[in-house]
Amino acid sequence: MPGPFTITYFPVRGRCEAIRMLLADQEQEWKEDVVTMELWQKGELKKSCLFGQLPKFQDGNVTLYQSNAILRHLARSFGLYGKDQQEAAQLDMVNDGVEDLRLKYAQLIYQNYEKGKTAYVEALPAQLRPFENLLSQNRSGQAFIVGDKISFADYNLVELLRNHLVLAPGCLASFPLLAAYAERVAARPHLHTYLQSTAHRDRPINGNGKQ
Ligand code: GTS
Repeated sequence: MPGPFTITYFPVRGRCEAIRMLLADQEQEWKEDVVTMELWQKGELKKSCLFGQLPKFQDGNVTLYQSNAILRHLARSFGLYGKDQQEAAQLDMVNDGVEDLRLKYAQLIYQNYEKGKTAYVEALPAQLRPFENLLSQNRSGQAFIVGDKISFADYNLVELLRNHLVLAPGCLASFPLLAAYAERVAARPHLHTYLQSTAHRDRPINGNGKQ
């Protein structure tokens, strides 16, 4: 029996929101241990973290770092890692693609927002196209990113797509499958409830107020 779960992180959605979406959709409860910048800058907590960074995640006695390892751990716990080895490999591929885009997004937000936003948005279709293509190859885009069942990569991808819809509201206009998929996943009853909650809505996407 997994849990209890604790997320230790800064007061943002950031790298934890896909984890929260997964937990909420799987009807799990979790505790938030919110770390202020003031506390973090004291340095003690940073020193105690394996890679000197957050998030930190506790599942009972298991302590994990690295947001994608946390997602994968929860995927194994809740059967969100595909139906066989082939789907698992495809999900790993998708999730690595999501991570590549998340890194570019974070670089824009934290290092180059004012100067880089126009070029980023112009280059975005080329970044989104692979996901549209993948979707079209699976049940003509009417299901999930891989297979017939939701997976950890769906939560991660949909979370990142939603951030991009805030950054560039029209960015999915030429990707009808991706647009419908993001809406379909977000409409899942338990996930929808979470996404409508103040816990989600009042939490900033990023730590510097840019979005
Ligand atoms: N690869 C790590 C993961 O996926 O968990 C990256 C974690 C990371 O970059 N954490 C940042 C951090 O701890 C915060 S955020 O990027 O997730 O917003 N920064 C503080 C520091 O001192 O490095």
